Amino acid sequence: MNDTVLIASNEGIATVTINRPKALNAINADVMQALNDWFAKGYQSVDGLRGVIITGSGEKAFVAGADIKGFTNLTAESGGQVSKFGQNTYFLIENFHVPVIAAVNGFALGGGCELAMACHMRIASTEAKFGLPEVSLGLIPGYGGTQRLPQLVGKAKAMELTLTGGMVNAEEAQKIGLVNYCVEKEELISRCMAIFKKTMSKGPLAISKAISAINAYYNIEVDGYKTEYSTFGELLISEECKEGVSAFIEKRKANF
Ligand code: DAK
Repeated sequence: MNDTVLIASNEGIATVTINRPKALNAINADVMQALNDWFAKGYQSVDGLRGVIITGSGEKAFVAGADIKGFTNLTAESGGQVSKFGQNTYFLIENFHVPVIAAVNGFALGGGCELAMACHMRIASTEAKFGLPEVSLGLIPGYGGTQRLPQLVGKAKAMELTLTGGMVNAEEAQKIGLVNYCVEKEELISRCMAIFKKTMSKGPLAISKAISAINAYYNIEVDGYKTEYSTFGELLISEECKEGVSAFIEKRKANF
């Protein structure tokens, strides 16, 4: 892990902070590598992990995009490889087994907006701004933005945001379904924690399987309904489900 991404953890919640505040946390190769390393393997060193917050260092930005200054000298082939590695990193986040919430504390542009969209939920501070300005650079989003934005906001708004390269503020982002909640910046982390308080009281296996089943809806290679019924069957015979059902019948809190 390099210091462009900081990891802290407390009582089962890890905070992953993109840490290049002077460059508004723009994602360079080191950041992407560190994210990939942590979501592929590094998380295993956190005891009892039950949730992850991704946020940005400093007052101004979540992530202001991919590091534009690092685009030079790429060929079509190496550029494609960089894009593929970024997409794979974001897939790790999207398919992570515990809830991942983006705490969007400022600009979430281009690859930063795409990072937020790869998370399971997004909480924005009132100062946050979202956009996919790639077309201003003669590019299109390269880390899954063309796919995830229409999933979240529908085709018409996705077309508008992507083709104009414009930004929306947090209030508008909430209105169009891009973020779950918009809160004052002082409340950003506490709102994430309030959601985790709820998810942490539920069965961790069920939470993980629910993430996979919902993601299956968006994967054309997978039959989502089949994923749902086969997962449902698996869960029905799990120790976790036995405990959940016993707790209900015995009128007590489940001990997951
Ligand atoms: N990359 C590199 N540096 C950045 C940056 C970025 N994306 N965004 C900001 N910075 C740097 C600025 O250059 C400046 O550095 P110094 O000049 O001080 O050295 C510093 O952060 C502070 O920024 P500003 O002075 O510009 O701050 P302002 O408040 O005036 O403006 C802003 C804030 C967010 C409106 C502005 O910084 C801005 O427009 N930033 C760029 C936004 C943007 O276009 N982001 C890129 C979106 S495109 C790829 C895969 C994916 C992608 C690309 C390639 N491959 C596979 C190759 C994805 C691309 C994108 O994300």
